[in-house]
Amino acid sequence: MDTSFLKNFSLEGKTAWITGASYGLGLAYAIAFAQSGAKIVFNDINQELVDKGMAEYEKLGIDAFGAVCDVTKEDQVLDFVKKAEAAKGPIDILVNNAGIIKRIPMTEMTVDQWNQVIDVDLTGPFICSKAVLPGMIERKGGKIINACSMMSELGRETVSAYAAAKGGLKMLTKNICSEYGQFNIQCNAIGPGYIATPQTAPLREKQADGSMHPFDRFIRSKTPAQRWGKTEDLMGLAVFLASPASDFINGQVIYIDGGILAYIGQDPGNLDPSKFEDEE
Ligand code: NAP
Ligand code: GCO
Repeated sequence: MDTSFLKNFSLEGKTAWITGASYGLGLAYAIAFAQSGAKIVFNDINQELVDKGMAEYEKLGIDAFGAVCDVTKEDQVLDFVKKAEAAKGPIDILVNNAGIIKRIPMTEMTVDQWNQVIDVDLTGPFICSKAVLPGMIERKGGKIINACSMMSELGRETVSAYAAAKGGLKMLTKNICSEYGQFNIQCNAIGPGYIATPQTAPLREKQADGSMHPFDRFIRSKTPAQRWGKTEDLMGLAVFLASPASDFINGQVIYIDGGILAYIGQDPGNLDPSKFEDEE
């Protein structure tokens, strides 16, 4: 049987840049891309994290280029792109993954704390996208994938800056699509639900008495799958959006949330924790 259609999901010959990819979702995207044929370049905020990421990639047999680069600093980004492309070739795929969150009631959040979140989660993707778009235009094609969130659609207490950034990132995704789609550049976003990574670990920590974190119980009551997502759950969508198979998809946020956005939820008291899978 002819299986040539599958080559549409291959990233052979492509170079992918995943920002903030020393661990968590960024590392998962990079592994999926590498196993789909791509060359990997990544940055992180400090050398310790870059070294941590490099060790992980080496363990997995992935010959990645890694360097320190703060996505909020345009000079560092431009220098990173120059070095990364010298090492691994022109960047065909950018995943704007780097992010921070500050869980602080808005009335207690300082303007500096607000600006820190907006800078990393929204201005960073602007700076990194701006750095790779000229080359993509010249080569008549490219993929930009942004890290949106449930907070691109929903609010909740204590995450005002993060929600504003992720909502803005949804519109930046649509605008890059609108402005550069004519050059065969697709800009889409992954909208993960609640995924078990270090970023959400504080929301899953067991209580002093060994009971579930209230937010853990809450989010399971809002998720039809009654579980947190795993980084593996997102790898297929990332490869799809980075591959030729998605060349006519543009400006979309694709949510991968276990059904949260479709479900009104149930009384957390009705959940049976004995049925739950163990989280990482
Ligand atoms: P994460 O904890 O958000 O960290 C991502 C990486 O980015 C970390 O290595 C982080 O370093 C790095 N970083 C932070 N600021 C940076 C900067 N200025 N320049 C370069 N790198 C920087 O990881 P995650 O949970 O895997 O999430 C990845 C992305 O998906 C984020 O954008 C997040 O908002 C989004 N997301 C996550 C979830 C989830 O449930 N986990 C759901 C939806 C969306 P540090 O360790 O020093 O912070
Ligand atoms: C929070 C969580 C979320 C997740 C993710 C959900 O405090 O509510 O950190 O923001 O990280 O963005 O999609």
